Amino acid sequence: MAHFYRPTWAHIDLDAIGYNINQIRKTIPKHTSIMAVVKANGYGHGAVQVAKKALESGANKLAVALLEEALVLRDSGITAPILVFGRVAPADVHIATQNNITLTFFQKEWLEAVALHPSETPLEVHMKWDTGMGRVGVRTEEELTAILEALQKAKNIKLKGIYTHFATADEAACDHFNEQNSRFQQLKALFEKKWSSPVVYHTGNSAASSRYPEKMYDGIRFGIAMYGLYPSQTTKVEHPIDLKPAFSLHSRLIHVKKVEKGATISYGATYEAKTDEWIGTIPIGYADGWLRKLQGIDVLVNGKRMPIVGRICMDQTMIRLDQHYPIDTKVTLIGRQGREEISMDDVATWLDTINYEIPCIISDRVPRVYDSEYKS
Ligand code: PMH
Repeated sequence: MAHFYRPTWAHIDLDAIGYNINQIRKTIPKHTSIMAVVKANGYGHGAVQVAKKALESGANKLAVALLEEALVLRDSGITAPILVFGRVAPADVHIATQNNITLTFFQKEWLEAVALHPSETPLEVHMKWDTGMGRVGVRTEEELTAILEALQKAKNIKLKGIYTHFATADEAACDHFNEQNSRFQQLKALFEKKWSSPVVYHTGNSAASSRYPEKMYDGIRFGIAMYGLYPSQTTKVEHPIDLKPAFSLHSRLIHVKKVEKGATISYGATYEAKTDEWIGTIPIGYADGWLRKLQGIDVLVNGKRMPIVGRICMDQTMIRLDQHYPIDTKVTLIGRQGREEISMDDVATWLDTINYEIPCIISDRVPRVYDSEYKS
């Protein structure tokens, strides 16, 4: 990692990634493979480091959203199979074949456009079925039949897998989930009548694979739970597998002062000291993804909770301390100090969003520090 000068960092606990993969490995059938989902820079944790650790810990394949993200993995020397979830323009498909990257498709027109410029090495593809997510995918039997006819003719394109994605696998009510499973089975029955070469089927995300391991086919696509976060409150309470969060966020006091009763803090002078108070400043702000709406949430200093006071600035944030602390005292914004914890879910709840969003929005300006480099 490049040297960084600012005392603000995210610590990524790669051992936690290994632990979480072991937990799902123990849960799903032996023949079911694990695809580690490392799109969006590994949900903000660092795609290359997470991918390498995941592969070392028993994951068999990787998945990303974009061709760019797949190339970052290849450039780092990773040779494991990589699936791109998103649509890659037909004109860019040769980049995938040159780099041995598997693409997702779901349109007959896409197949026909790609087949017009056959490459020497075959292109490997997985077909996406939309069984009720409503995002991308083949929806009807007619579409599937037409696509298979086009695929028969496209000799440079090899169908290796078929998958679908669940919209509600993390919810208590399972009607929609069950409907998606039945729809998948219907399309699968038709597919098997019309197609003889073998393919792998994969349907489950973290929620589905941990809650319904017996319903998984040849593989799972394991995302949020690999990072140690539960996909929803329902799954957190159910606790189908034990998880350890990998991401924690820290800074250090860069300024500490005593202010008089009545003194105001930060833009808009929205906070007024009720008595004489100790105020600390930490070098993290909304440009780091530490959003202004986090005003008021607690951070941890010396194992105790201290509130953020006044508006969060672009690069700096103020906190109310219970006493004087020296410059460079560690401040934990997400994670544990002693018995206290500010979890990713606490931050997500404060922002009225889901845990997935939080590590993704902590910007690149915050260096990610991995176990081997980490000194607390
Ligand atoms: N498969 C696909 C196609 C996905 O889009 C995702 C996550 C996963 C698997 C992994 O899901 P998990 O993290 O719940 O295990 N995709 C997204 C998304 O598009 N928005 O939030 C998560």
